[in-house]
Amino acid sequence: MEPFPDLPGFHYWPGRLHEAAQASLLAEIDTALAMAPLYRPVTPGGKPFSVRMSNFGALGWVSDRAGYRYQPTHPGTGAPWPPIPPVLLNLWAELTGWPRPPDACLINLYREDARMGLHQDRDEADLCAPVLSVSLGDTAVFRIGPAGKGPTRSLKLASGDVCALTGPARLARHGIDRLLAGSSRLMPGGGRINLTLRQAA
Ligand SMILES: O=C(O)CCC(=O)C(=O)O
Ligand SMILES: [Mn+2]
Repeated sequence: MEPFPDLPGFHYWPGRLHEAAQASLLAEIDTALAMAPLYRPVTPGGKPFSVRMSNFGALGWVSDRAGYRYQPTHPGTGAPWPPIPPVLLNLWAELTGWPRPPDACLINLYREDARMGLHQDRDEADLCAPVLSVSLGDTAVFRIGPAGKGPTRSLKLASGDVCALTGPARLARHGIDRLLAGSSRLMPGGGRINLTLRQAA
C-alpha cells in the first residue's frame, strides 16, 4: 500500500513477516553478528551514532572520519561481511521486482534512546534502484518527507513491517524519531533491528 498519496513510490507492507518468520530471521542475524559484530560508527565530524551497525552482503555501509561509503570488509575485524540471508533476497525480489539482487544490507540496532536523524540514502551508485527496509522488535516512529521541500509526517513501523523507497520517493528524507520501548517481545532486552537492503554498486 501507499500510505501517503502525496509521496508516490513510498510503499508499506504492514506485518509482512509473521511472528515465526521474524524469530527465525532474528536467529540468523544473531549468528551472523557473532562473525561481524555490531559496532558504533562515528559521523565524518566524529560524533558517535546512537545506533550500532553491522552489514550483510558483498558491500557494507560504513561511516567514519573519512566519510560515508560502502566497503567489502568489517572495519573492526577486516573480514568480509556475512552473506545476505535468502529470506531477505526473496523479499527483495518479490516486493521490489527489481531485476538485480541487493548487494548490501545494513543492520541497525536501536536500543532505548537510539534514533536516526532525517537524511537521504544517496551513497549508492544507482539512485534509481529501490531501498527495502525490514523492521524487527520494538515499534519505531519513522518520519518521512519528500526529497526537496515539503512537510514530513510520521508512521509507526512495527515488528515485521516492511517498507520501500522507490521511484519518486527514492530520495525521500527519512529518519527515526524514537522507539516505543516495550512494544515488542521479540528481542530479549528490548530494542529494534532495522535491515536496509540496497544495491550499492
Ligand atoms: O531504522 C530505520 O527504519 C531507518 C534506517 C535508515 O534510514 C538507514 O539506515 O539509512
Ligand atoms: Mn536511510
